[in-house]
Amino acid sequence: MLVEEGMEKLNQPQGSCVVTGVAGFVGSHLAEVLLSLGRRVVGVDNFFSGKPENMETFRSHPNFSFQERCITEPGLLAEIQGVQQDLTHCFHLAAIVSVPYSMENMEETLRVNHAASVVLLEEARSLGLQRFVFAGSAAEYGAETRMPIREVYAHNGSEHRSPYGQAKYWASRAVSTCSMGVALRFFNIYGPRQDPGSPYSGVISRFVESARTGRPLTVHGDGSQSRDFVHVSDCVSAYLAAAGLHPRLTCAQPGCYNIGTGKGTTILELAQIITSLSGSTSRIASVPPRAGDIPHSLANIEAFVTATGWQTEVSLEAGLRGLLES
Ligand code: UD2
Repeated sequence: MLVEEGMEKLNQPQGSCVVTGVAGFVGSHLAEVLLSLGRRVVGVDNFFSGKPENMETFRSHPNFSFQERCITEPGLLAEIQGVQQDLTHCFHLAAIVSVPYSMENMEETLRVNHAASVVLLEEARSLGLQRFVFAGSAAEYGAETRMPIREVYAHNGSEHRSPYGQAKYWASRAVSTCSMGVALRFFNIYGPRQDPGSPYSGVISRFVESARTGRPLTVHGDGSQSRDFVHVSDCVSAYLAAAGLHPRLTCAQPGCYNIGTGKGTTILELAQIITSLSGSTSRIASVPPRAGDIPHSLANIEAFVTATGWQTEVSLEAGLRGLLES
C-alpha cells in the first residue's frame, strides 16, 4: 500500500537518505521501505549488535550502499556526502541498545548514545540536510508513573533508571530543539527480525520463540505489569512521516513525539494470547520479578497523530499472527 502510493512520487527529484544502525532490527525495516519508495539509501553499521543477515533482502539493491563504520567517527556524514552528494535525510538509529550493558558501561553509553548523536546532528545541520530523525525511547521517561505518558513528562529533573535512558533523553532534547530535528520516543517495538537471543530481548520475541519450541513462556512476577506494544511497520511509517517522506502523511514539525499505540497489554495477557494463537503446548511459568522493572508503560500518542495524521495499522493480534506464521 505504502509502496504503491510512493510509486506515484518516483518521478519527482529525490535525495538520498543515511540510515545509521541499518543492520539492526528496526533500521533494516526502515531501509527496506525507503528503497521500495525509490530512495537511495546509504546504510551505516558497525555490527556491534546489528547483523549482516538483517540486510539480506536489500544488500544488493542498486540504490543501496553500505559503510561498515562507527557513528563515533568524526566527519562521518561529511565523508558520506563526499561520495553521495544529494543527501537530504539522516535517520539516526545506531546506538548501544541494551539497558543492562549500559549499566555496566556508562561512559561508553553516554559517548555513543548522546555525544556521538549530537555530533552527527551538528554535521547534518551544517551540511544542509532537510531532516535529522532520531530514535529516542520510552526509557527517557524513567520511573514515570502518570499514564498515559505525555512528551512533557520527560524533563531535566526526570529520574532516569539507566545510562541508556539518560543518554537517549539528552540526545532527544538536542535533536528536538534543532530546526531540522525530530526525535521519536518509541515504546515497545516488536516484529520480524527482533532477536530473541538474550534474557533482555523484547518479551514478544522471547515468548514467540518459546511457543514455537514448546518451552515455557516465563512471566516475571505476577504478569500484571503492562506495556504498549507497537509493530515495527507502524514505526517505519512514523519515521517516514517524521522525515516528510510518507506518501500520505503530513511532515511532522521539529520536536519530540511518542510512538506507541496508546493501548496497554499486561504481560500475562500477552502470554495467553500467544499460546492461544499458536496452539502451542507451552505452559506459562511464573518466575521472580525482574530487578528494575517498571510496572506500566503506556504512550499518549496525540501529539504525533495530530501533527501528521499517522495511525497505527497493525493490531497486536494481527502482528502476533504474522510473527507466528513466519
Ligand atoms: C523496554 C526496552 C528497553 C528500554 C525500556 C525502557 C525492548 C525490548 N526493551 O524494556 O530497551 O527502552 O523499555 O523502559 O523494547 N518479561 C517477561 N518474560 C520475559 C521477558 C520479559 O515477563 O521473558 C517482562 C519484563 O519483566 C517486563 C516486560 O516483559 O515487565 C517487558 O520486557 P521487555 O524486556 O520486552 O521490555 P521493557 O519494557 O522492560
